[in-house]
Amino acid sequence: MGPALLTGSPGRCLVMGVVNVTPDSFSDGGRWLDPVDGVRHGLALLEQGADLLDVGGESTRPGATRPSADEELHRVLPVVRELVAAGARVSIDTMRAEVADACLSAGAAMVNDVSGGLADPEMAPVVAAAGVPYVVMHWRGPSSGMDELATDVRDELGARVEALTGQGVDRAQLILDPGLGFAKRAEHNWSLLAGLGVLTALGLPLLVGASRKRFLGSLLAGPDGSPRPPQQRDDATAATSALIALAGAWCVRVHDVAATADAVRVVAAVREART
Ligand code: PMM
Repeated sequence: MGPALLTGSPGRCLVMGVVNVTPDSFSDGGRWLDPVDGVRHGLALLEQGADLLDVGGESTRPGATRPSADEELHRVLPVVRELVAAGARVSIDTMRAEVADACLSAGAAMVNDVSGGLADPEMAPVVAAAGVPYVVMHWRGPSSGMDELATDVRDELGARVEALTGQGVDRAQLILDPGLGFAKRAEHNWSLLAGLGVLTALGLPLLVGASRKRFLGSLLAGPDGSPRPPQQRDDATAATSALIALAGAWCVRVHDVAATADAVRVVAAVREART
């Protein structure tokens, strides 16, 4: 079971579709920057079977320049409004409390913060007051050997949980995310995927974002060693989604929803057959 957002949940791993309203995201930067395109893309992802839409206006790609808060709001707010009006359950992907607050007022149902509350000290109070589900992602350099990585990430996320609940956020609001690709090399990502059970042991719902990430591109590199381009990583993404769902995650965050929507249903059927 997960947070309140899950009331009426379908009894399987949820699928979150990514709506990047940015000029510079690594796999789809610039494609949905116009709000009309962003909304159209979100609606298409709903048609493909997305349970939630994650709207973001800031690329977290290494080296990306941060937009101002005004610019970020200008990008995401119209898209959030329209998608909410269309009946979507919208998550706002932001590290800024001001942006989260405005989007929650516009009807967003959840906050996804890749900094896990570390980028903006005002985020915890905003989320606590709103009482909405809050994704706390792990984003720190891996500190030790790969064998212990999942344990380290678990402990560091556990520390974030303590800090956030100390700031008034209800534990029942929290969703944890290992932050694949964030200051992690390919072997770290594989190690975390292999060790998801360690993270689910914290007893909080888990969201995992593997979609189109570089470690998949490296795995599928061509004969000349060049990584498979992001747009051609969707089959591998769907395979990864199946593994994540099988490990008991609450939600997978993906760019291409259709294949993952099928994958999580296959996994649900297998899990059901096991019981
Ligand atoms: N990855 C990206 C952006 N936001 N949020 C969460 N919770 N987890 C992730 O793994 C994650 C995220 C990077 O991908 P994108 O630039 O294509 O959105």
